[in-house]
Amino acid sequence: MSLTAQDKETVKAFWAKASGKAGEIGSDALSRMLTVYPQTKTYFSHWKDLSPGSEPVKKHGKNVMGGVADAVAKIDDLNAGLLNLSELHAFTLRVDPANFKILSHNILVVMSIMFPKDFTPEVHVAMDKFLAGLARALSEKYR
Ligand code: HNI
Repeated sequence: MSLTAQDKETVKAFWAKASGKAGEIGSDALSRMLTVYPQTKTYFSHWKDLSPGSEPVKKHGKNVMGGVADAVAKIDDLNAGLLNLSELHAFTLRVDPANFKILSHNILVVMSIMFPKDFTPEVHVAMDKFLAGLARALSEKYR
């Protein structure tokens, strides 16, 4: 289901508010993913400490949200915009694309906790569609 012009405006407006806490969002979402879906730990076994809020988790959480910020900037063509990131995850990291939905779900959970007033049902559906588009774009290279 593609993003309407209204969805894109809603995503950009919410991201303008949330992006100041991108690092925190990423760290909490990644910590949750590793805890709630422990099978995802296999991709990070080279890290020395996988516990919630650990240095590698904080650093990578920031990295991931940098990818999300990039996707917001390229919201009009996610497939083209995220091509390199898709290649990295498909060919180098061999991440099972099912995990993109899992991380997206955790990002939504954290955003709803951290921004209870701003995370209205309208923002929720726009962010959900945007993150689904992001997951699809990252899965593009798997076809
Ligand atoms: Ni992902 C590296 C963005 C989902 C496992 N990931 C990155 C980097 C970005 C990134 C940016 C750093 C690239 C670089 O170093 O140039 N990852 C994203 C985004 C999503 C995502 C935007 C989806 C919202 N990544 C996932 C998922 C997994 C995943 C779901 C596994 C469950 N990513 C990785 C791994 C690395 C990675 C592993 C390398 C990290 C490291 O430190 O080696």
